[in-house]
Amino acid sequence: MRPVRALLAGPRGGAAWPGMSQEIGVTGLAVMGANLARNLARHGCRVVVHNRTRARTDALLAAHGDEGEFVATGSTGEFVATLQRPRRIIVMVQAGASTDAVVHELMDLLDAGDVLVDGGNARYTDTIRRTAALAEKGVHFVGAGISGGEEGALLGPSIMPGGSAEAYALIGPLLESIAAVVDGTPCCTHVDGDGAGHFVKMVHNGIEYADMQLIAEAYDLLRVRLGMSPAEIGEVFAGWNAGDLDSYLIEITAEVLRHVDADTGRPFVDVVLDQAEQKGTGRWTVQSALDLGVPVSGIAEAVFARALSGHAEQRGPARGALPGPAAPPEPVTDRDGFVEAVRQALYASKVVAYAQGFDQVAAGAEAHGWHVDRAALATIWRGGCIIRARFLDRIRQAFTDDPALTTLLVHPYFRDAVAQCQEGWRTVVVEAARAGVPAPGFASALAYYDGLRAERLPAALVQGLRDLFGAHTYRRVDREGSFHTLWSEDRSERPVG
Ligand code: NBP
Repeated sequence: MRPVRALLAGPRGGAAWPGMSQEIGVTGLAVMGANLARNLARHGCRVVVHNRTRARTDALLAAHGDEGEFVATGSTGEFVATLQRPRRIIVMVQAGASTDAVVHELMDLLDAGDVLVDGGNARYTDTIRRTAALAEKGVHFVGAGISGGEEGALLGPSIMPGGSAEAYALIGPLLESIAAVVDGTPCCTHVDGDGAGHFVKMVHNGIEYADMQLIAEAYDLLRVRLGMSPAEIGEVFAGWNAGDLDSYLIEITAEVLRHVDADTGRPFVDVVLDQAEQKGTGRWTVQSALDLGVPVSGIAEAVFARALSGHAEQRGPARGALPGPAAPPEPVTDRDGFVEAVRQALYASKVVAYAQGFDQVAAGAEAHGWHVDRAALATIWRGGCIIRARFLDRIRQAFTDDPALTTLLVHPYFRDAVAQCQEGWRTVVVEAARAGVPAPGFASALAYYDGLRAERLPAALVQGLRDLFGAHTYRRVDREGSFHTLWSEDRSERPVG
C-alpha cells in the first residue's frame, strides 16, 4: 500500500484529518459513494466500504485501492461489525425507497451513539421522519446535502449536514476535512437539526435550476437576435466569467457551447434534443415554497420551462398553428450593446433567483424551528457545489452585515448592482417579447423586482373581488380591523370580527 500522506488533498481537498486513526464506513458505491470513499481515504481515513452488489466494491478497490486504506466488506452485517464504535456510516444510495431499505437494514444492527449520514438527495421531510425513527434507538441520523457531482465528491464537495449538534461533533470535522476549501474555510457547516441540511440542499438545487434557465435564455437571445454561433456565444460566456458573473455554471456554459459533435461536426447544442429533464429537487423546492408562501418565481419558471420543453405532443401542433409577431423584429444594430444588455439581464435575474432562494431558506427555518445562518450557508456555497459563484461572497457579506436582512435586493451592494443592470434588463425583456423569444426567467424576475418596489399593488382589487363573491373581507388603509361590504344589499360597510 502506498503511504497515505503522500496522497492527501486533491486540488480542492481540505486539510488532512489529524488523527489518521479515524474510520468511517461508506455504503453505496456508485459514482458518488465511490468518489466520497476515495476522498476520505485520500485524507487519511480508514474507509470500510460496502455495496449491495459486490462487484462495485471490487471494482473500486481494483481501480483505486492504492489511494488510501480501504477495507472491503461483502454483507451489511460484516460492514457494521467491522466498524469501530461509535460507528460512523455514510449512505450514498438512490434517494427514496432505496434509502429507506438501507436505513431499515442498518437500524437493527446499529447501537445507541452511532452516526448514520444520508448523503443522498433525500426529500427533507423523509429526513425528518428518519431522524425521529432512529432517535428512538439513540442512533444519530444526519441528513447531509452534498453538492458538486462526481468531481466534487472526489476533490471536495460542498456539504450541508443537518442533524443534532451532538452528531455534528462526531462527524463534522471528518466531513469538513474532505469538503472544498475557499479562503481557508471548508465548505461544510452544521446547518441545523433534522431535515435542515436536506432542506437547504433542495433550495440549492432549485437555485441551480433557475441559474441554468437564465443562462439558457441569455444564450437563446444572443443566438436568435444576433445570429451568433454557439462557439461565438461560448466566447461571450467565457468573457462574462471573468467579471461579476464568474461562476461554475457560466464557466461550463462556455465549454458546452464550444463543444462540437464528433459524428456530425455540428455544434453539440444543435444535436441535443431540446427537452430538459429533471429528477425532482426543483419540483420539491417549488412545492415547499407554495406551502411556505414564498414567491420563488425564478425557480418555478425554471421548473415549468423544463416541463414545457418536455411536452413534445403539445409543442408539435402548436409550432405550426400559433402565429408569432406579425412583422419580423428589426435587426439589432448595436450588437455590443445588446450583448451587454443580455449580461445585465442575466446578472439582475440571477440576483433575484438567489434572493428568492435565501428567502425560502429563512421561511423554511422559521416553519421548522431551525436556526439557519444564511451567511454561513452562502459561505459553504462559495466552493465545491454547482452554484458556486464569485457573488456568493457578496451574499455572505450581506447576511453578515445584517443577519435579519428581509431580502438581498435591499442590501446596498445588491440594490446598486441590480439598479445598474436595470436598463439592459428591461430592454432585453421587451426585445424578447417583441421578437417572440421565450424568456420566462428574465421576465418573471423583472416582474418580481417591480412587484417588490411598487408603491401600490393591484392586490387591493383582488381583495375587493374576493369580498364581493365570497365575503372574504378586506383591511383598509385608513383604519384597523377587517371589513365586509354588503355588495348585494345597500353596499354599506360592516366591521367584521
Ligand atoms: P445512484 O443514485 O445511481 O444509486 C445507485 C446506488 O444505490 C448503488 O450503489 C446501488 O446499489 C444502490 N442501491 C439502490 Br439503486 N437500491 C438499493 C437498495 N435497495 N439497497 C441497497 N443499495 C441500493 O448513485 P449516485 O449517482 O452515486 O448517487 C447517490 C446519491 O447521491 C443519490 O441519492 C443521489 O441523488 C445523490 N447525489 C448524486 C449526485 C450526482 O451528481 N450523481 C450529486 C449529488 C447527490 P447496486 O450497485 O447494488 O445497484
